Amino acid sequence: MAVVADPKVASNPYLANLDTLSIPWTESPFFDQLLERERERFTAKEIEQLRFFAENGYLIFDPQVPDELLVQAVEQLKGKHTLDSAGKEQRMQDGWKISPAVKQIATWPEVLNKLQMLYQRGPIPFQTLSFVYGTQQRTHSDTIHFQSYPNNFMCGVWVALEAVDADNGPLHYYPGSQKLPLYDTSTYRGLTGTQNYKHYEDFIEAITSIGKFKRETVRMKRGEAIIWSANLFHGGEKINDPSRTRLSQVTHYYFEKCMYYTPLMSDPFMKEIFFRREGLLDVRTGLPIQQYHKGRPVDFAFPPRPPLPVRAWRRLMRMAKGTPAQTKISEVQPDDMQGKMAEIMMQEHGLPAPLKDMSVRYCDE
Ligand SMILES: O=C(O)CCC(=O)C(=O)O
Repeated sequence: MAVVADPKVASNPYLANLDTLSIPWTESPFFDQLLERERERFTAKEIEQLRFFAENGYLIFDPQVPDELLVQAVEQLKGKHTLDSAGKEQRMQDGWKISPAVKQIATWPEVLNKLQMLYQRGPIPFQTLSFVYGTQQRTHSDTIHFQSYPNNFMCGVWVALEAVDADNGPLHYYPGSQKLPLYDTSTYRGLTGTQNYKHYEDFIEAITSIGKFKRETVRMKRGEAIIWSANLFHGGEKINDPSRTRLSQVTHYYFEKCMYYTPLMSDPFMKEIFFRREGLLDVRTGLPIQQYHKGRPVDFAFPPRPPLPVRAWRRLMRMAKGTPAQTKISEVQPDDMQGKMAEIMMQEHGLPAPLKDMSVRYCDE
């Protein structure tokens, strides 16, 4: 698409270079202008891929991972997955710690180069999930689990370790849904915490059910990869043939020079941010990832977490007292939903009395 030379565009400070705005450039309001300016750096195919990713929020490509490596990534985890009640292998998180092949796929140069191109920032692989079977996971966007500050410097790369078709539980996604606003627990006035995740999933299902976005499933050849952007709605389709495996690996990546946290567990305006710090390791080096706040390295000066027995004991005590976080939303009348939510949040976070006023204003909005 030709971009008309406009004197106002020439003087636009946000076109000075690619990171004058802290936003992935394919999501920038100035993406067309930036791409036009940078086009010499890319091949025609890359320009097509950049445009496709900006428009649809995903990209399928062949990273040319050798066949032996795909086989080893399965073999090296054989017998090491935990089993569900039916004796089937469950997904394994961070198999890269025990499988050199899983690690090699997560750090595969063609993948890292593609991410560098799409984000114009250094990608950092930080988590792998290895699947033997389709997940049948409900539709979600990764931004509820993994967010960065500034936003959206995160993506998933899913590699087919065998062919995937309509019957072994392919991925599904909703092209263009990445352009929706960022939703967190404040959007649907939900409680934070994994025990309340179902309400997030119900909310996303309600959005997809109005038919604004088209659901697509993907057939993939062994070795092909799909990159999805942080805010793209995606999930796992139903497994039509339960006898079939769906061997696959997803690696989650952050990008350099951000802070990293989990919105599902966070309530920033109650000063609660669930930072990902301990355990957030760069798969390439096995070392913790340096985080940055507006360009300055962050030195997390948090007190060390109490040891596991102490945390377990506190958890037991909370459960014995019937922690408010366990309150079932279904018990709350819709009319009273906002007020009740605020009340539960207050109890859950044990806030001092004066802040109650704040909850009243929140309810009256
Ligand atoms: O592999 C799948 O079926 C879904 C994976 C997924 O949703 C994720 O890793 O976020």
